Amino acid sequence: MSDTRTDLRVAVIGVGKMGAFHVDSLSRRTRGARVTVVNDVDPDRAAEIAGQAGARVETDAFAAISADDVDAIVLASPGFVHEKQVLACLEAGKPVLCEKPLTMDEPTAYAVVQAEAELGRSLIQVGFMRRFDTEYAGLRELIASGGIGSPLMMHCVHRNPAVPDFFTSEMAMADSVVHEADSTRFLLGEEVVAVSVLRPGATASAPAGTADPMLVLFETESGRLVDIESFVRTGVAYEVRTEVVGEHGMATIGLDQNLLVRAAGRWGGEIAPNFVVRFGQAYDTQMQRWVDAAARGTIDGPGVWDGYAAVAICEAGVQAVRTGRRTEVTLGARP
Ligand code: ISE
Repeated sequence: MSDTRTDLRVAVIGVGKMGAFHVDSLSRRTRGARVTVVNDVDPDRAAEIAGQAGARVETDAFAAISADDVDAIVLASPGFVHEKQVLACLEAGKPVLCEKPLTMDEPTAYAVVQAEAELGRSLIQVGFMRRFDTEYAGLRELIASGGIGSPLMMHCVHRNPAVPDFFTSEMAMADSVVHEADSTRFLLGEEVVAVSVLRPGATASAPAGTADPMLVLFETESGRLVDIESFVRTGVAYEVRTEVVGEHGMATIGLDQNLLVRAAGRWGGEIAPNFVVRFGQAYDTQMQRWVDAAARGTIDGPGVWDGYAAVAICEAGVQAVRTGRRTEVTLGARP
C-alpha cells in the first residue's frame, strides 16, 4: 500500500514480537507509509524482518533515528532504552510512536515531558492501543455524553493465559495493569491518585512469592474507585473486560460476543487467544492515525503526559505490591 514518492518513511527500532507486528502493519495494512530502516540488537533478526519489508538494516539505533531516509520512528525496543531513544527523536524533530513504558521511572519520564515542552511540539505518542479499540472508544463516548450518568466505579478484568516464570508481580503491574492505568484516565478523564494491592491465594502455577492473581485498586482525583483483577497465568485465554457503574446505568465491554455460534447442541463464542488478536483492530487503527498525523509532523493519540502518568501510577503500584500499603501517586506540574 505504498507510493514511494510520498510515503512516510519509518524506522522501526526493536523487532521482537511487537516490533515485527508493527513492521507488518506498516507494510501491509497502513496507507501512506513504508518501513525504510530496521534496527535490533540481534542482527540476524533485524536482517530477517528488514528483508520482509524491503528495508535496510541500521545497526546503531541513534543512526537509525537521525537517518536521512527516516521521517518518523516506531520504538518497540525494551523499556530501559526508551528514555535516550525518545530524547533522540525529539532532538531530530521526528514524530515517534513509543511502546509503553515511556521510561523506567517517574523522574526520567518527567524529564521527557519537560524536554518535549521545551521543544514546543507534540512529537511523542505512547502505544496505549486500547484507546483505538472501537469498544473502548464507544464506552468513552457514552460516559462523556452522560449516557450512564456520572461514573462511580469501574470493574476491570485483565487476564493472560500464560507468562514465563521470570514474570514477577511487579512486571504484571508495569506491563499488564499499565493498560488499566491508561484506560482509567482515558475513560474517566481524571488522574489516579493512589494505588493499593491485595493478594488472594496464588495459583499453583505461579512461582513462590508471586502475587498472581492480584487485586489492584485505583483511587481517582474525584474519589472514584477502579478495581482490577490482574491474573497472568489463567491457562485459559486472553480476557480484558471493563464495566463502568454510573449513577444512572452501567456499561460493559470485552464480552467476546462478536460471533456466537449455535451448533452441535452447544451455544457460544471464542475467547481471543492473545492481545494481538483481541486488539488487532486497535493496533492497526492506532498505526494509521499515527502515520497520518506524523506525515503532518505531529501525533494523534495518547501523548507524553499520558505516558508519564502511566509510569507514575505503575511506580506507585509496584511500591504497593512490595509493601502491601496504599501508595499515593505523585505527579509533577503539567507544563
Ligand atoms: C502485554 O505486554 C501487553 O502489552 C498487552 O497489551 C497486555 O494486555 C498484556 O497483559 C501484557 O503482558
